[in-house]
Amino acid sequence: MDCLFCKIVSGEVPSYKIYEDDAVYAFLDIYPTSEGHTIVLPKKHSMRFTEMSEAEVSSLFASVSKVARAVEEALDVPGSNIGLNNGEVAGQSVPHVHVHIIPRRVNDKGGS
Ligand code: D5M
Repeated sequence: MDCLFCKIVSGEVPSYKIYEDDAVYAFLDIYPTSEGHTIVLPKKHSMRFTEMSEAEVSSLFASVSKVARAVEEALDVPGSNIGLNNGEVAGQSVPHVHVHIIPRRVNDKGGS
């Protein structure tokens, strides 16, 4: 399958790995919204979040929580934006489900 994020998981496309286990792979976003912007994705390919089973969603978000805690601790930031774009019309540019963890700092310019 010609999927950029599958190629990142397999190592065919290089990435800066943050975390990996049997089910998920996490790496730094190449176009970071803030320092430490991390992407977490399920290794099993699904194009859209809403295609995933309840069990897959639970497993993915358990990992997202773990990675987000580690990122916040490592960077010593007080919070982060955690979210995903579901479908091209919603801004999903890579058709392999992925969750963004965007570290936030006090008085940064990242949003409200
Ligand atoms: O988010 C897709 C994200 O994927 C976007 O923030 C850039 C990032 N991206 C694209 N290609 C790469 C590579 N090769 N390495 C790391 N990060 C990458 P979306 O929610 O689909 O807009």
